[in-house]
Amino acid sequence: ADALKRLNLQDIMTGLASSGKNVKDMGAYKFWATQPVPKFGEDGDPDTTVEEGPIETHTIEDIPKAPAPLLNGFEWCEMDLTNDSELKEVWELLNGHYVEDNEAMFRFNYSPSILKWAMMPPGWKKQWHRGVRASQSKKLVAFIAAIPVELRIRTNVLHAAEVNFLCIHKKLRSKRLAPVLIKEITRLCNLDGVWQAIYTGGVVLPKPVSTCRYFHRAINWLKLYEVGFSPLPPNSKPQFQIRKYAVPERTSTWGLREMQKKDVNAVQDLLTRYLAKYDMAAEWDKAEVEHWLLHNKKDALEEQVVWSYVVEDAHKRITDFISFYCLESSVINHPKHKNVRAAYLFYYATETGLATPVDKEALKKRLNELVSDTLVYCKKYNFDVYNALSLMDNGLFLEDQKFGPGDGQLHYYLFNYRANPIAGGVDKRNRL
Ligand code: MYA
Repeated sequence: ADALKRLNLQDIMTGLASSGKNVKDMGAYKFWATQPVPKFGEDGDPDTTVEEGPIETHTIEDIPKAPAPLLNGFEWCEMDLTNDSELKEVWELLNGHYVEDNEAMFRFNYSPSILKWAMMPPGWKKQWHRGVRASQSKKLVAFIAAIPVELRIRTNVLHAAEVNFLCIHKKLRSKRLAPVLIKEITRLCNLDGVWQAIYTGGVVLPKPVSTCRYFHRAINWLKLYEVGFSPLPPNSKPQFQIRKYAVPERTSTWGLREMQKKDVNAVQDLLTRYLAKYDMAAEWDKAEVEHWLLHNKKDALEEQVVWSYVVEDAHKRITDFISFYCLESSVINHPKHKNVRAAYLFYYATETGLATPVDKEALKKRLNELVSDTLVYCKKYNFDVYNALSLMDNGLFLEDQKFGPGDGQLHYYLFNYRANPIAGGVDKRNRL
């Protein structure tokens, strides 16, 4: 009963589903059973903690210098995202074949600008943008990407890779090509001396280190209703819903302004101190802060992908910052709407959360102000919905800002690293 209670509690806090439903028997994970990842059921008593660290170690000399052969008729390629026509090929593959919701109503539609932002941060490597082409037509039919990341897990900082954009053309599904792509990106990372990775996904695999739930805050409720994203609750009427999700006209935080290049040092310092509260976080240097939060557009054709705001006090100190990025989804086969424009809450930090001991009420008030102000900007920049995950201190404002839980979960995985579970959204100094 105790174990059950613990499990339910964790379910509620993090949406963790991986200890019961949705989990295949370990033997059914034919590929993952062969990989250096923790297995379901291997840790025994959930109260005992494991020693954290790599699962296996190798040297670069052990790693094959050439890729494994592909099925006849297919060949490996490196995608050069600085070349607009190759960027367009990746965009086309993802636009037609990347992640969909369970009912196949929406599909992520990363713009070429977001793809560059997401796959070309400081230190990016061309060889980590790996594709598969049909040998005859040269059509791009599969892709996988990795970027370098300094990843802190509790007190250990790993020189790791973040793997994303795994995608296989719909006509080539269920042919065991995904394991081939995953082994190839592993080989390429290993050749650069990288032995650990982080990746996320909506599917349950062995074995999440953490699980978050998506929350959604309607901005253009009527459009979300028309595309089938937001239901009309029983006994409600569209006009009630529209009124419920009205957004304030103006921002309210004194000193809030757009982040500029001159703020990079202060934001990096504030963010580093804020993220220190969490068990797992990326560690950004100044170039990464500038890339991820300011993403200088290289030319006028590039779209804005990230919006960042700081609060500057009367002494010219940066006391807070908050950011969100844009990721559209295509609405599949809809007569009226083609796209849903979603803003995703990204990083934030506030001095209010750094007092010791943490003044939870003050932090709650401050985060509500900041998030409410970004809602004003989301509306101004024509977003239909504002999404956030059940991580960081988001539990302090999700309900007040009218975010509702979605069906979607996001599982976080570590490759070749054993770690104790990390509860989403729990501040270890002050369990919220
Ligand atoms: S998450 C986004 C994933 N992409 C999509 O959902 C797009 C739409 N779907 C597709 O394109 C395909 O369905 C994919 C699978 C490509 C997902 N992560 O080839 P198959 C396992 C890991 O017959 P397909 C993201 O990009 C599955 O359990 N494994 O299947 C992060 C089975 O293994 P097992 C997955 O449907 C990616 C095997 O693949 C995933 O044709 C992180 C079946 O292969 C998944 N999302 O293709 C990748 N989905 O038998 C890991 C299915 O064991 C990186 N599978 O159950 C690991 C770190 C590597 C670097 C390490 C460096 C040190």
